[in-house]
Amino acid sequence: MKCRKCSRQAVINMRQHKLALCEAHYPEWFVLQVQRAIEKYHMFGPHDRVLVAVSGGKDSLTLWDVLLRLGYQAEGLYIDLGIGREDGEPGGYSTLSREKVERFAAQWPGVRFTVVDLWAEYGETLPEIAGRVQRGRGKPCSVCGLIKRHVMNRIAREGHYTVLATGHNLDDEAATLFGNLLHWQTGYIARQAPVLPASEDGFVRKVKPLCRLYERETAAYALVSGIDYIYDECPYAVGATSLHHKELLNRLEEESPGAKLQFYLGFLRAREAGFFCEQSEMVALHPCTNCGQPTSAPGLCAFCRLWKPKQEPADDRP
Ligand code: Q46
Ligand code: ZN
Ligand code: ZN
Repeated sequence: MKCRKCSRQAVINMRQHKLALCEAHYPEWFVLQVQRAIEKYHMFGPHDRVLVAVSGGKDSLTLWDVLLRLGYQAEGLYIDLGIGREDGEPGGYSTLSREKVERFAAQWPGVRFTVVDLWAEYGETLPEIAGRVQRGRGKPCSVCGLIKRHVMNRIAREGHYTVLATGHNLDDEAATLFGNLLHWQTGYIARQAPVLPASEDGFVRKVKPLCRLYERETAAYALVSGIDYIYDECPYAVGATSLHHKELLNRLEEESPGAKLQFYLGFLRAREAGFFCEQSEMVALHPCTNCGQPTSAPGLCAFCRLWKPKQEPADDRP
């Protein structure tokens, strides 16, 4: 297949756009799509300081790469969760993904890059924390999400970043939307957006500049641009419901190219038209008594409660 723009061999054929591009024109097109999304949803401008949450995977490294190429002040944050370290073997998932991020960052001298090592800062890895609080039951993903949200917001606030950017792509967003619609989780649906504005209580503005780009498009960009990323998923991702939803949507896409994009963009249009209003009950937030981050819980936030020793029931029998 030939490139639409120069008739060289195409490296990708995007059936949903009826567009095939070569290795020179594809990255140009991709970067332009990201720029358009940033502008369309008023995500940030050249004066913003953007903190990019990077995992070592293709999406987040692609996002960081594109933002730097576009000239934005984009700095990285990697959270080392210590996954795989419990085996005592070198080369676990977190070690490998951290190496990928460090190698990427080294190619951009002068660009700041922060690492938060959970074990070094808090004395436990994610599997250890989750094993303790969940008493060995289930996957650590909900604890992982809680920790990542907390650390990202903390670093963004401490570093005076104005925006926090994540590498969620169209496949992620469509699968999340699909899952939330299946269970009619209206609160989550109302809060799913390319931009979540900063809150006065201390939540930093969050943006998803890749939300309209397919996963295979970010993979193709990473490949063509020579970005070295970790191919393996987190070992705990195996069997996740979101992967099942992605497979279902991929089947739909196979038969009807563009279905995934229409599904998501249609939702955004409906959202803009007011179909999914945020619930009116406002949750009162206040600073956590330990870390100062906003929380609805009285006293300690959910993150700080992870470290609170469980109170033994008082034994006051005679
Ligand atoms: S990193 Fe964390 Fe994911 Fe691994 S433990 Fe689960 S949530 S699967 S994005
Ligand atoms: Zn071309
Ligand atoms: Zn706290």
